Amino acid sequence: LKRVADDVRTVPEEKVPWFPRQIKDLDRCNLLITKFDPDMDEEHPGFSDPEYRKRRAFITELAFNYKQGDPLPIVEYTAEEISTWREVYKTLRSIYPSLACRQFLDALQQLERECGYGEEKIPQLREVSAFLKGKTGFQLRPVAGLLSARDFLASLAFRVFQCTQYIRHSSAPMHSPEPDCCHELLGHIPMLADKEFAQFSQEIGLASLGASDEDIEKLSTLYWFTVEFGLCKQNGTVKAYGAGLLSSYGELVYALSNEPEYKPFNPEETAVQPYQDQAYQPVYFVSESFEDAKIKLRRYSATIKRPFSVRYDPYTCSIEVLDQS
Ligand code: NLE
Ligand code: FE2
Repeated sequence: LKRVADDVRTVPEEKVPWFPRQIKDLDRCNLLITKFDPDMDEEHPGFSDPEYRKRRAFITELAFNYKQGDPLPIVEYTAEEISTWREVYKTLRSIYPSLACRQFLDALQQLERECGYGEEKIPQLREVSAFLKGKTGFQLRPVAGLLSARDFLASLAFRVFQCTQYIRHSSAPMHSPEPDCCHELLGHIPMLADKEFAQFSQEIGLASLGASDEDIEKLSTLYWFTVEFGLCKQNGTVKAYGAGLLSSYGELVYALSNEPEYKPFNPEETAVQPYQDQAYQPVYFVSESFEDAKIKLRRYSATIKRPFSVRYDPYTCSIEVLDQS
């Protein structure tokens, strides 16, 4: 046994973690983090609501059965779910004009005009995915809950965004520690309709393929403080572009209240900042502009060291691996 181990050590073989090569392989990128799940987490507002948990189990099942290329499942939302959505939409919509970045506002207006966004109904992923495909080539796939960082980031390399389809509990509409359809539809979708943002999201995804656990941790921390909780200056004032802010009335107001700490966005520093995933962030990173965040993050992603490089081939929806040894 010892000899085998020694042999392995003398022939240092590059161990690259598995990653999807074809869009079909995303069916295997489904490792869930269950810490905020209403069946597991006693703090979850749905933990003691059996009806809610039953509903979640039903919608979760749709995601588990989904295979790449299937039509996106349609969920018939109940009156209670729609009323939660209405409350979230109404309260957030009223503060977006003063707190959200311009790119977000422009896309949201277009979604309202062309994709049925509004208080009255919860948009279906199928319709939204078709809209996004025409704007930036991004498409959606249903996911059962919070995904592991590696699997989540990998899907971005294919311009696939993994979306939850259930809604938060009606007793806590203004903030949820886990993603839900309010978070995806209001936080992420408008930003993914922006060409530059889509491009840069895909680049983070490409940088993550086959990366070490340490680099995945850094990339997902960067993702957290930009795509999820990023702030940027625009015409001299600070605005939100992070999806976790744009889907939470409570945190959006808090983040721009001058109460938390603000630091200038700098990928090297941001990548190692400890973060908070249960409640509001104690610190937010502010970039000079929306463009500045994209450029800096892109530059950082390109520094992730791997013994190979990757390129996405949009004709075959697959990853080309170019050996560099
Ligand atoms: N806190 C966000 C919200 O309430 O919509 C969700 C964040 C998911 C990472
Ligand atoms: Fe998110």
